[in-house]
Amino acid sequence: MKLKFVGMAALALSIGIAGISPSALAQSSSGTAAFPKNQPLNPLSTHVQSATVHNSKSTPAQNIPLSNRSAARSLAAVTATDSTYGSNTSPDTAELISANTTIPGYIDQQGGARWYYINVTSSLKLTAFLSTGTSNVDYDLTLYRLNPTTSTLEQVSYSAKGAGQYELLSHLATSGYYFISVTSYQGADTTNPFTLFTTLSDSYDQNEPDDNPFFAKDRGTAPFISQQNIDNLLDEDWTKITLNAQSKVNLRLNNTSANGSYVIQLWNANLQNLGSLTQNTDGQITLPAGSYYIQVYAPSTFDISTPYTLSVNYQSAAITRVAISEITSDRGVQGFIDYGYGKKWRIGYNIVVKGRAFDATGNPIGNGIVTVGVQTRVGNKTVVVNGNTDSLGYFSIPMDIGPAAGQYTYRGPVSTHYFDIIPIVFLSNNKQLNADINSLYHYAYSIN
Ligand SMILES: [Ca+2]
Ligand SMILES: [Ca+2]
Ligand SMILES: [Ca+2]
Repeated sequence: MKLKFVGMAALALSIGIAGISPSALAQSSSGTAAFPKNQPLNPLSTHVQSATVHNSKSTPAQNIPLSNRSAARSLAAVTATDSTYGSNTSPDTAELISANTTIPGYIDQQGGARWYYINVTSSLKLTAFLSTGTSNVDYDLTLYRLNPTTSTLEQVSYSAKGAGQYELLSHLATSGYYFISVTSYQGADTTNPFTLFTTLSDSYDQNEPDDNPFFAKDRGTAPFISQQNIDNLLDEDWTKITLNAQSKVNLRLNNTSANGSYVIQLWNANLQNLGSLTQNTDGQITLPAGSYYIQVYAPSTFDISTPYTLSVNYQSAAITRVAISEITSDRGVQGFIDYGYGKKWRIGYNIVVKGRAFDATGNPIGNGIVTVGVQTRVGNKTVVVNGNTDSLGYFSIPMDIGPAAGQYTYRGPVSTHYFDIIPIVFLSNNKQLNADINSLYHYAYSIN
């Protein structure tokens, strides 16, 4: 308990010294241009091999008791030369920083850490950016909010990419103290300093915080159109997409701003770059099943007042086959039965054709179109209905085919059924598909 008292007193003292208003600094845009984002622009590939997802790093600790110095030490794992480059190697010795100020620092051994904290005085979006200085170290960035009631640091965001990559995180902060750790996952460098930079935004889009793949907006398998903005030069907007089957992905980033210019970068689940796409151009890439990340960012200029529009949709491989799981019907008829001409689905007037669509190699095809055609005996009426497959290739297509003539009979134990045998065909993109059924019992009536 004594340690806790000392830690909080020291913290209060530090806070008292710095009387800078973060909201004033939030209006400034100075300094960010000093941090070039080391992302080479490669054209979007046309076809990508599937990638094995490696185990990612474990996420940072959720809670750290601020006053527990021994726990903080083991987290940082620093035992020597703390004072050579400053003493802020634990949460209790965190250094107070201001937004929009470049903070250089060193980590002197693998596993080491540097701690900082910042006072946020109103509800603002807090962005923290870490440039590692050299490419042969892997430093990570974590943001904690101080819970003043429990003196606990509660993790609210992190960024943990691989060696040589910058780290970026954001958080919709409420007023309070936020602690930032720079930790060495691999390597250390006492020659080239890392640089930490924070900024505060009072206006931002509805998908924030989404500044890195770990906090990407997850769009699942559905196509989408997203309108967002870049609210500071460091802002990045990340979206996660998932493909259940190999698909062509259509990408477009529309931006009408004369002042801001944006770029898409596409990444696989291992954060390997698959290429980039400049704004206002159409991109298409064939991707294997898996999850991917779309990153929108501003290489040099941004315009907070003009939103951009990101459109993503999918074009599947050709459907060649359908498997019918069930046809449901009105008029109290149902079932896959045999009226003496082989087993067929027995149907009435209003039916729902359910099944799944596949490509030539047997992969289910999501977001595809299946057309069902039926020809009845009454007036030789042809009924054709289009339906869509869901992300897993399943479809459920309602059809109103009307009455049957009753050209065939089936003498059952208590009644005689009158029905037609009518063809059913399946098509996609005007090509007939292989199907496990080709005709139906179209029920007319029965007589006891
Ligand atoms: Ca890293
Ligand atoms: Ca944004
Ligand atoms: Ca963002």
